[in-house]
Amino acid sequence: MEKQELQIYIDGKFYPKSEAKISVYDHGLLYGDGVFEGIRAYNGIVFKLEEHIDRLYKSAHAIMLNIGIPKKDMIKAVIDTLKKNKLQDSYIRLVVTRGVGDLGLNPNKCKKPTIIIITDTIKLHSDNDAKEKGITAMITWVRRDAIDATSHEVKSLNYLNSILAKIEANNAGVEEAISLGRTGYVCEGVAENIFLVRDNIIFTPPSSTGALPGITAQVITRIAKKMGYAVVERNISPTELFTADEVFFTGTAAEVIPVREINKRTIGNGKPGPVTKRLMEEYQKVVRDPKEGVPIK
Ligand code: PXG
Repeated sequence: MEKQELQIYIDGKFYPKSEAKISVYDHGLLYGDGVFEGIRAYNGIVFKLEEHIDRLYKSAHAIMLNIGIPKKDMIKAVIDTLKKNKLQDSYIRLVVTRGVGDLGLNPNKCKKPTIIIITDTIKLHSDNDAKEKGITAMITWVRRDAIDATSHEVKSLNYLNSILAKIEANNAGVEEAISLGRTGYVCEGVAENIFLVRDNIIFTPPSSTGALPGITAQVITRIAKKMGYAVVERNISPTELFTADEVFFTGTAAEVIPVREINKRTIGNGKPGPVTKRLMEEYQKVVRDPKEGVPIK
């Protein structure tokens, strides 16, 4: 039987992937003017869907983009797209752009936002042995955009900052990049929040460094506290990262990933540490808990 082509949601209608297109006058393309979310479904449950929708609407509010439909309709649109594609496990990309305007950047010319929902699968670190071995990373010269500029606190379509960081990692032959905030403290990965463990205490940078308030990071903080660990949000220097017992990234796509090397410095004993391993294990249980998400049915 021939596999049905993936169906993409655009503004309330479904299109086969090969025909899913938007205007070249869309300001999402012309100016990166828009917001997005990356979401995952596990075993028929869309993990933390309501939290992702809340964050999407907050990002839109911050850039004065009126999405034009209520949150509950957006949730339904995501579920409908998953159903249409008969998906139980999926990576979901939800994009809302300013919409079609003219070639000038004035957003007032954009009368209606464009809403795109892609439900697909993605290949990630987690598909190889990264989770068992840990990954290599580097602190890049690409500092996180300032908090009074295109800060990653807003999940906007401006990701050139992260892309430049990723290019540096690629060029250096390491798997991931870590950006510092404007004041030189550690901020986050290209699409992941970062944590370190020292003497069984877990530390993570505050969002005042310009990091995105990650939903995975929030879940990991909750899980860790429940396990009895102290989780402290405070500024972290590059040296503290190099000398940590354990370092790990968190993100919707990445889940929890141990870091075994940063700028050629071995982290801990160069293997995923015990705290990271416990959190990875527990996270896999939580993402499949029906209470933690919205069912696709
Ligand atoms: N920081 C940034 C800058 C991000 O873009 C995270 C942290 C982690 O947040 P969540 O809420 O997912 O725990 C992100 C995640 C991907 C991908 O394919 C993910 C993101 C952006 C682009 C791609 O993994 N956002």
